[in-house]
Amino acid sequence: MAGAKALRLGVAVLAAVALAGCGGGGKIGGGNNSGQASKKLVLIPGVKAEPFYISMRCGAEEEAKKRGYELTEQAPDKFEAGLQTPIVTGVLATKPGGVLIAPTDDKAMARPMADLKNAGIKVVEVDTKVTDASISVSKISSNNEQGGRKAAETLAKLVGEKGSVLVLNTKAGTSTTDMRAKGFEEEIKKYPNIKYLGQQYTDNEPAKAAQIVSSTLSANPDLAGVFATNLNTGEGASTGLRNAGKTGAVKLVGFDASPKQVDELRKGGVDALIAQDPAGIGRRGVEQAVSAIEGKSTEGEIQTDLVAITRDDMDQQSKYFYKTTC
Ligand code: T6T
Repeated sequence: MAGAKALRLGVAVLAAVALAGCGGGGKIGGGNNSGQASKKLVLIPGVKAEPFYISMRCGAEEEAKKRGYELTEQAPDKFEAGLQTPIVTGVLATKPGGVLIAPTDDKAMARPMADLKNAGIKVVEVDTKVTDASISVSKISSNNEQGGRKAAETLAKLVGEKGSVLVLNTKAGTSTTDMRAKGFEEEIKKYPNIKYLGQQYTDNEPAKAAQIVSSTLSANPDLAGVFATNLNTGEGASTGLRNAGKTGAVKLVGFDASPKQVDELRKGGVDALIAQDPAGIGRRGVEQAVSAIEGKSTEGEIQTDLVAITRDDMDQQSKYFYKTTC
């Protein structure tokens, strides 16, 4: 019993030093004592090498550096809970102070994330979230439902408030794109001359999005517009319309602003983009994780910027264009 108490005391002292050392950004001592570990943050995005999550990492790294914390990233090859779960389990073993995670499924990721929390690791949800709200100390994302409403409003104007429209979703259980589809569905009801064809899932694969667009076109010759709920579906939808020779004729509103989507907007392959602020999500995520680690209060929910970008105003909105490198 005496040894353990000494350790905890030891830890308390170390933590105090760690806190004191925050501004200086220096590491504390060499060895792997718990004080050291608490200054390590791990970012687990939804998928690797994707401009939205790369931009998020850039913001998170910048903020971590500013606060003297070390941030590393571990990402799954695909947006899949089966690939993200072993990463979480591996990170658990390294006992970082905090984890910023974009859960790839709102149910399946709750268990591995709860294990992090139960090990004393501060969990912050960035972008997506799980339905169990008790695990993370803070949830940071765009107001995705409002983003979906904005997309419906923008698309309705583009199609002259008539004709059929389709929603391309990613995977059921992705909290963000599900909220975008929900917001769109509620808002499009306000346009009596618009026929809503419902939503179809693309498995977050551009090729599947392109294929759904062409099959929907053959079944619905009066297809007037498409809302693509994220980067991958958007890139696929542009391709699908191009393959069918319908670019510009069928209006497309996408979510996100990857370099490819921005190029499509400039060339007319997409008509409007709802862009997020991934770097801002990353910065606020680190800010909240550090507060939690240092025993300060955190904000339960934080909503970051969302902007609608068109060809006319895109050059004024370039700060919202996503990056492929920091
Ligand atoms: O739209 C973003 C993100 O917000 C969403 O949760 C998943 O897809 C993206 O990463 C874009 O591919």
